[in-house]
Amino acid sequence: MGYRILETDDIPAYLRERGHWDETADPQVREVSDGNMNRVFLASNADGTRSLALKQALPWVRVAGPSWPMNPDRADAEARAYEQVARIAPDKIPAIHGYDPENYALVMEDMSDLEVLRTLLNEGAPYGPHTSARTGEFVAQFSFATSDFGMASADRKALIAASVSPELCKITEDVVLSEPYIEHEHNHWHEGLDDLAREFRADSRLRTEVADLRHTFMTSAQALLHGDLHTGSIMVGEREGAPVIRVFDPEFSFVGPIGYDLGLYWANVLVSEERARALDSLSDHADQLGLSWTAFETEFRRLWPTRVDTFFDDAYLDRFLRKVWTESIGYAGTEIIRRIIGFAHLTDLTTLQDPVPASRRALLLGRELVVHRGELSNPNDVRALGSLT
Ligand code: SR1
Ligand code: MG
Repeated sequence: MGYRILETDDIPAYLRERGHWDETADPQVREVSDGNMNRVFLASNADGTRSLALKQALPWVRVAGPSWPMNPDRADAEARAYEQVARIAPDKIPAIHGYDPENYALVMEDMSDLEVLRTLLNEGAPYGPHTSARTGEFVAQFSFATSDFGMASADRKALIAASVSPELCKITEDVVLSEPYIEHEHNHWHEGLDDLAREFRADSRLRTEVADLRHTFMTSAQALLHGDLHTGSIMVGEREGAPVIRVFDPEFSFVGPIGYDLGLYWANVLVSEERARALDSLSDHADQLGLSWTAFETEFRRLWPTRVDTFFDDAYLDRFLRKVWTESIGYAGTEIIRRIIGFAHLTDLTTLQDPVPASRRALLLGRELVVHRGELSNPNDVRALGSLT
């Protein structure tokens, strides 16, 4: 039949056709699309005892509409990433019920009993002791298993080839790693940031450092990444009395530098901290970068003895982790900057009554992270920097 864009009314029949719905009554369906790229529907029975989520990639960027075409085969990358994580950290992703490559549609667990981390933080909730630790652990487990430490060389080459995702990588290379530093129609910012936006575009030191991070993003095939690991890609909550996280939306997945995943999370953590500071509601925000790094490092080191290639010795592990740390710091800086003067801003800042003071602090912090990443050796150094801006 070929690819068709599904509307709310099409979902019951679609779910039946695909074998996901066998109850006599049709499910009730509502669209809950929220992210920048795709459509999401929730389908549930009348008493709410059964429900499913369906995510479909459109042939364009959802928030931009048909004027920004985008191959829907990005959903293949997402399905592939889920498949890989499912073998190593199934407790940290939604249960996937099926992928339909013809319609670029994924049917998965409905997670509406959980909350999007960003939403909770914007409402003033703390992170709590588990969220960042589990996120760091997720990155370690996923990246170790899909790196040359966790996979045989030939399997890795096949994974790299299968995970090539030119269009989605180009979005990142453009909107995150170049456009904020040049004149571009995608860029916008609050008028109170005019001077900083101009200064950043004229800042040749900053530009060269971003160019270095961009080139690393383009060439460093360390491990399969989530590719867009911000606080809107993580759901948190409790099930059966225990804390859970679910990392979702890995459509930007490709084999790239591990620091890109950690760095995106850290950028969002640091921006949430600026929001909390602006609202005088700081709680555990400043601990999160350290918690996620420690969990990442501890888990990576725990997995190290299982590596498939022992030519990589313990001294190399130290060197490798140092590199990941430094690159993560740099990518955190680029993500902060693009979320304020580039495309796709963050509600953490845009919903503040006056977003300017917090945005200025965040932008300056972002620049420091990019330019001085090589001099920042641990989470305390970043913390000290945060209190200076
Ligand atoms: C055109 S897409 C803009 C952003 O939305 C996604 O969530 C990614 O962060 C991307 O950079
Ligand atoms: Mg997303």
